[in-house]
Amino acid sequence: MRTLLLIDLQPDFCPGGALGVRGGEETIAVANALAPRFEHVVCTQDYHPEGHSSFHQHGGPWPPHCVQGTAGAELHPELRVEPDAVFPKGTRHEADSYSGFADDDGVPTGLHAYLQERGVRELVALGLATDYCVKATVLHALERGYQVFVVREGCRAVELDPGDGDRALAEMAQAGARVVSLDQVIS
Ligand code: VGL
Ligand code: ZN
Repeated sequence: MRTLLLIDLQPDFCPGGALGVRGGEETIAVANALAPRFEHVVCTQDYHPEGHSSFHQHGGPWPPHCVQGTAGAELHPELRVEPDAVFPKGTRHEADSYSGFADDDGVPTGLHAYLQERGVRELVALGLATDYCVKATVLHALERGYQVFVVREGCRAVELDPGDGDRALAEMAQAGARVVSLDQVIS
């Protein structure tokens, strides 16, 4: 069974947000186009407590973003999707989590158990950001034995270094993911 996996489609990762990714808002339309074609949709949600260890103020690499209870941390308001389940991550102060499967200290989010219980073997993935949470989530999915398709148009990258997005896609492909276009998924 195949499931659409939407990674961190949140206002804070879109232009104007706390950690805005160029073109991030364009991923929402791709998700909206795909969702009706899937019986099952699950989302991950970056969801940090105030003053999280990944924020600059605590020596982390990021400006404060996706703070629990703020609008920027919600699923994007233009997302016309009713997910079967949402998996928050990075919810504890001391651990960050780029992957939707497990925090950096190895604590699972519950996504893998959820998918296993439902017999899901195949994931069609997209979201934000290509070079961080999409990459980490896709690599973890491959390690856990899922077949993974990454929808290119549905991803945008932070690109601290130019080319990080393409390099991340290449890494995912190298690890066994199939990077596909929206047309390929729809047809
Ligand atoms: C992300 C940086 C920090 C992401 C989350 O969703 O790619 N990036 N937290
Ligand atoms: Zn984060």
